[in-house]
Amino acid sequence: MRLYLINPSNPLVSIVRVKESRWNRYRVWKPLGLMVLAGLTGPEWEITILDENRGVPDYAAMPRPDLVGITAFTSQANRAYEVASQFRNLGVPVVMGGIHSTMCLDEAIERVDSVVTGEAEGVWPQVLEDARCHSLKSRYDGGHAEMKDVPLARHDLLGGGYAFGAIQTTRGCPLNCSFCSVTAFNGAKYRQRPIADVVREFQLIREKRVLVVDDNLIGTSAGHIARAKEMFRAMAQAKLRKEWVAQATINFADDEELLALAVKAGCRGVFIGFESPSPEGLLEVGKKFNLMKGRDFRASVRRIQRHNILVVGSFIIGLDIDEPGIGKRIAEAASQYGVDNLNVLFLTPLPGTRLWDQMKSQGRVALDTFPKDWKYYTLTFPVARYKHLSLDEVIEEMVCCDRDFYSMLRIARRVWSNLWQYRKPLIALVGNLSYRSNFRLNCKAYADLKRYWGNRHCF
Ligand code: B12
Ligand code: SF4
Repeated sequence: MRLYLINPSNPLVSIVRVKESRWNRYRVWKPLGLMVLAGLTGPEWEITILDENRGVPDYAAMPRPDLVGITAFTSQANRAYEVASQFRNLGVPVVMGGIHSTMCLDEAIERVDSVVTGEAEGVWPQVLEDARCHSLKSRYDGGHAEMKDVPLARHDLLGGGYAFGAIQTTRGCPLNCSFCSVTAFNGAKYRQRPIADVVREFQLIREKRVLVVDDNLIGTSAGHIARAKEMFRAMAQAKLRKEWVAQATINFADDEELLALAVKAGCRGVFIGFESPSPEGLLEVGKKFNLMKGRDFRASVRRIQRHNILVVGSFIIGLDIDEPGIGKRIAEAASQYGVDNLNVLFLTPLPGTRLWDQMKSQGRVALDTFPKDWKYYTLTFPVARYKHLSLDEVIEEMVCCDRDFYSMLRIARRVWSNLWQYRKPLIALVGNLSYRSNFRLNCKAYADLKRYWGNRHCF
């Protein structure tokens, strides 16, 4: 039995445009969900993982599969449906899973043979069995998996050419920020994988560099942090010789022992969501954790960097409190906090989030010809009507922010300060140039977007 597992591409996602910017070579990541699915699949299936981000295969020229599984974030949904229709026209059944089909079940169910909602661990073997017997149901619900049931991902199935391997050690987030899909999809309970499984899986990864995909590697309570420390100790003891980057909340900075253990375990960079430079903005998106009284972001960032860990800060433009000038304000805040890289995204109502419900009910979802418009839901396009910023203004704020933070002068200053602090100046340089070149790609894309959709942004 032949199974194709497909990760659809979206050419509008600038980080996958390797040909247009060679820096993006460092930023194409492995589709871990499909590798986990492969880990749940029995030996009677011959599995091929096809990642369209590495080039779109000529499916017609390939051997006919018995089953196709497609994953999709919202931004990949259109292409997922195109690929599904190609295979269904050949009479090959198509199963779709992942966050988009979970949040937009009715839309997906019309376009594929079967949809798996939620996490697949509990239902995938049944799906395969039903496919083998030609009795696929139109829907299976995996809910939230037991973390001990998460299999070792099949790292062997995706060959070289990726700069980073990928692994997951926890799922779920209790914080439920208004714009984020994680709590809606993976639940509010923070679930941790058995440490022995994490160490074993790390050992299976061929790449030296690894992305730990957890939404928050360390968690938010004392118990979570104690477990993170235990995991870091086990990773250090296993002498994995990996260098990894992860996402975490700002409390990562509050515990020197945690930072030291993370470095021993291989941590080299951390992605932190600051979201807004003002307490009002944090309140608006519900990121209460960053509102802790007396939090000094600059000191927190510096504490992390002192352990030779790079810090990427993420912010959002387009909140209801954001007014003209917000772009410059974010660039200044990020420079003041001292982050090594800045990632700024447009506030985007993703289906299933609290923000989606709010904007939908207020008629503020501007690009709403679905599924066609999903391709713009990359967080790098303004797709909504923003309270104090017109389409032109919100784009201008983004451009102004990126131009300010990624000016050659500021990049040179950051690289110099990395050198001065005995941190990794080369990594900082590559990261900064990569963001800078994507900024140029994004500017071209904004012009196209304005031509097609400009008039929809008016209230
Ligand atoms: C790692 C990651 C990335 C990486 C790698 C992506 C990749 N190729 O895997 C990078 C940095 C590239 C990335 C980029 C983006 N990301 Co991202 N990312 C994540 C993150 C943190 C983890 C994903 C992951 O690997 N999970 C681990 C695996 C095991 O879980 P899983 O994929 O959900 O798979 C399970 C189930 O969903 C299911 N399943 C999945 N696929 C399939 C398929 C079939 C057939 C079946 C049966 C089951 C099934 O089974 C799996 C096992 O249980 C998630 C947050 C999250 N917790 O999911 C955000 C997340 C998925 N990303 C998000 C977004 C918005 C993006 C971007 C659009 C935005 C951006 N500018 O960064 C881009 C788009 C990229 C693209 N190509 O279109 C949103 C998506 C929301 C949505 N509705 O689409 C999320 C949920 C974060 C959030 N804050 O809301 N991302
Ligand atoms: S943005 Fe981060 S902290 Fe907020 S709900 Fe999502 S994963 Fe949790």
